[in-house]
Amino acid sequence: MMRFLVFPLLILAACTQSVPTPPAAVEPVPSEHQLAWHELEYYAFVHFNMNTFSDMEWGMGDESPAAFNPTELDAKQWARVARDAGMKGIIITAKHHDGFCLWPSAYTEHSVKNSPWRDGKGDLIRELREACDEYGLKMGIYYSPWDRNHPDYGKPEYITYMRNQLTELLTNYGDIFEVWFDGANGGTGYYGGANEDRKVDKFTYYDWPNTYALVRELQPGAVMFSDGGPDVRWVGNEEGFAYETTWGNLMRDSVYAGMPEYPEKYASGQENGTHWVPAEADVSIRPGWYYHAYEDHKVKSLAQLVDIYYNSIGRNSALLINFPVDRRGLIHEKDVEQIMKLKTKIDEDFAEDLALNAQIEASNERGKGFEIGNVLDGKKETYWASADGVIENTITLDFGKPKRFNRFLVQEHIALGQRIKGFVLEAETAEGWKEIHKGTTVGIKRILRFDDVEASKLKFTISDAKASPNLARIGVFHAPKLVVEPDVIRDKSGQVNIQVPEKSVDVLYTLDGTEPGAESQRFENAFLVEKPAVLKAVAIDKESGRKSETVVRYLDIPKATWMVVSNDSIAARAIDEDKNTFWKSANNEIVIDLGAETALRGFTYWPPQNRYMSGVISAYVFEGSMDGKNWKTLARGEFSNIQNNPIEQTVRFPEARAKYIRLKSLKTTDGNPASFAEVGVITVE
Ligand code: FUL
Repeated sequence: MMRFLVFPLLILAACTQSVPTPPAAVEPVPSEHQLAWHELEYYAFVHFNMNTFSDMEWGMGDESPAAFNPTELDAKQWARVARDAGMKGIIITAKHHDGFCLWPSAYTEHSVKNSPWRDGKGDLIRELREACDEYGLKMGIYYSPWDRNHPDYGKPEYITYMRNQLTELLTNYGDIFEVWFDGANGGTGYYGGANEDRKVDKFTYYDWPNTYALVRELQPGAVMFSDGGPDVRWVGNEEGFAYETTWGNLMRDSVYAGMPEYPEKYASGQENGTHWVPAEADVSIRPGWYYHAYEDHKVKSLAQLVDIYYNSIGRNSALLINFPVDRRGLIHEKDVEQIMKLKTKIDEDFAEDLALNAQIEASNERGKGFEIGNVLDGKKETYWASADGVIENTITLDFGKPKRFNRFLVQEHIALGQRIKGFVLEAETAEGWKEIHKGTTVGIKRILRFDDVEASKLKFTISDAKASPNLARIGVFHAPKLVVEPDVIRDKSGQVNIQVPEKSVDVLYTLDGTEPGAESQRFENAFLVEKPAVLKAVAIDKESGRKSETVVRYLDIPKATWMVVSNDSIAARAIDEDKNTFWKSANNEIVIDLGAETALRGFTYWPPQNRYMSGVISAYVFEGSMDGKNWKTLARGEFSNIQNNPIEQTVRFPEARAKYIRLKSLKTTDGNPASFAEVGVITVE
């Protein structure tokens, strides 16, 4: 009898010994709905509302609903673009600071119901809901607490209005994955409250605890976003960049939406943060959040978008890319083209995981169920963990033979809290072990980008952590080179520099107008172009044979001897060969001493390129002089459509000799003094 009893007991004892328990959580940890949100990683923002029609970023609130009239609105096009781009949801500006509502709210007349769109019967939130459902996307709501239209803003009655509207939005449109509360205005913020003197105390006015409770009750699965969460926090800038050190933890109770010191002090989270409030990086694909035809030439380049991707998703943050939907009601063709380029590039970068064919070992394992092989099994529930108290751990990947790679991806099993605070990545190359990167935090996902390394072994050492670490995934990739049009930069002396984002990609160029190819001159160092020439340049990756589009830059005489005739010390910005700096001339003109008598055949003008351009010249006179006193008109006219398309303007005229030139503004688009970002001449036919 005893024998029968002892045997099962022995088995039981053996089992309890060999099956270790999961590591204890390191608080704070994500809630269930935060974990589901983490899975989304990448989703779209749509800024489309009254500002689209008033051409503003922050409307005043006195706009007429009659102005809201998209001609071809198609929420399905938005959803298709987002889905094709690999995004998992869309957050829509249901109400922005100007107070206009995209749904027929029962609590205001300032909405689509009084607009000509769909004869006042439209409901854009419903249309987006249907589109999201059709394309398998989640839907989120941006709701601006600040309201320039509402007469009661600043009084307790407005809080009731806000809650009534939130109730409509969170009851009538199905599941909402995120509620986005903007921190703008309210008296204390650095956004100031321009044109708004109804200052409120952002900390107390909105009575956030009760507003949050309402959202929670109506949409228990939704995360709420603001500077301070409560569930997801702002990354602290609008460039789409998280930080080398980015924690999911935040001292939440010290933060409120719109606090001036937030970006510097809190945005990267804190190691000892009390709550799980992970970062979300929001950025627009154009300079503005809303559509402005004058930004059609400023859609972010592929190189910029790739940087955004790696600096957000690759740094423990979600990524929210904004499409400023245009007046037709569509995502603009140029924006679609760029976002799809990003999708293709990211797919290529992560096409093949080299780690899957490597032998993997960990210096310590917690035991059965927590083996290091779990980081390669493609399952997010399984993970590697070390024994309690074992902080320092080294994971080694052995490829068996030399492999080339330039990306390393690593993920913590964040359900048990973010732990790692120091790591080193090293590779065993032909010359021995080499350090690739020394870093701090990992979190939900960390992706390291580095130049190509050829190595047969890779070592990831966790040097410091809040508790014994764990990892959900490791990946190693060889991303193809980014082969994009080179940037041509010329300085005032005539020195030309040609730049590409990747060091190992060749730049080839010609100066005689012929198409550059593999045989052309390779760019090594900056060179002087003294005479007018047509520079054509391409980027070529020798390894893959990929070639960029050709950049064509017309280079006229250098500006080495030029001087602006003015007492203003910054006047030289108009001739510094940098269109991103400008000079505002109080008397609406610029006089330039060319330093020598020159045969002219035309001139060029770049209007200011900053976000809120002012002093864009729309009508001009261009004159030449030998002595700077007696002037002769060489051209006169208008720059048509320059406000909407503020690119370089080129004007030609019959040959004329001059030592001085004068460009006078007859009219600027906003009536402000003329601004000159860059003035140049044309001396050849
Ligand atoms: C900011 C707002 O003021 C901008 O207009 C935009 O909506 C951006 C996403 O958030 O705080």
